Amino acid sequence: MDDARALKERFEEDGFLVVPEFLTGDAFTEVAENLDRYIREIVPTLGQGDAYYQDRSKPETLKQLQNMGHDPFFEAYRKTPAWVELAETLLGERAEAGEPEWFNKPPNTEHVTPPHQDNYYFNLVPPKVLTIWVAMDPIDEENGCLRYVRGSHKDGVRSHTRSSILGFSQHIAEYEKADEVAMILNPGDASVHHGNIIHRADPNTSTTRHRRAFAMVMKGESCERDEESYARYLATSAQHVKELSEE
Ligand SMILES: O=C(O)CCC(=O)C(=O)O
Repeated sequence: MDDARALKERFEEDGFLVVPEFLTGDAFTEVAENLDRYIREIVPTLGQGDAYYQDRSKPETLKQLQNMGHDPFFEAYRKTPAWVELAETLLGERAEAGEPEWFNKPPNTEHVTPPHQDNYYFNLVPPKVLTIWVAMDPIDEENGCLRYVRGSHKDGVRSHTRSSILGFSQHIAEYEKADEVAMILNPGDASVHHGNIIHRADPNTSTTRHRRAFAMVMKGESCERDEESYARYLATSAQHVKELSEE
């Protein structure tokens, strides 16, 4: 219980937390194998809104998957106790998982994650929301680790403007680098971040190593969506995906 309280306090202070060895052994292998299966069998059948490529003509440049809950394994995975319990400990209330997601930075692609706050996209009030992001590869500065601005979740959501990166339609254009913490992770380690924290990642500069992660957004029961601002966000986002996918 004391451990749980200490974790929550650290998360509330910093806006992020690393949980080493969050998925190990069979729990890690099960996710890795189902991701491989999904990419091999399901991705070729998906529309452009659910599978993003750096270059659609090259399957090896697959960089992001969302809305994976139509697959029975990933739909059931949303209820995995370890994920729900971690989220409930950190949020201090009942929580449930959104759609599973997968993020990659394939080697030999110039693909940054622009500075942003997830809750700019979610529009949740109060911002009782976090993401559990699990490394599926060794992740470091060379292959584009996540970088968090410690404590930035305490200052509300900053203004975002349109970005040129598919999958991250809006970004903080006026971003000054400050006290960034690089998440150097082993496969199975989780990095957990608050919905309001500013984060970003550099491109993968290695020529051989992928930078894959499996994630779920965990939403506390007290959050409600501000429907007006969410509708505005959706309209700009749909237009953005269309334009960038056609390039
Ligand atoms: O994997 C990435 O580069 C970005 C992930 C991210 O921004 C998120 O999970 O909120």
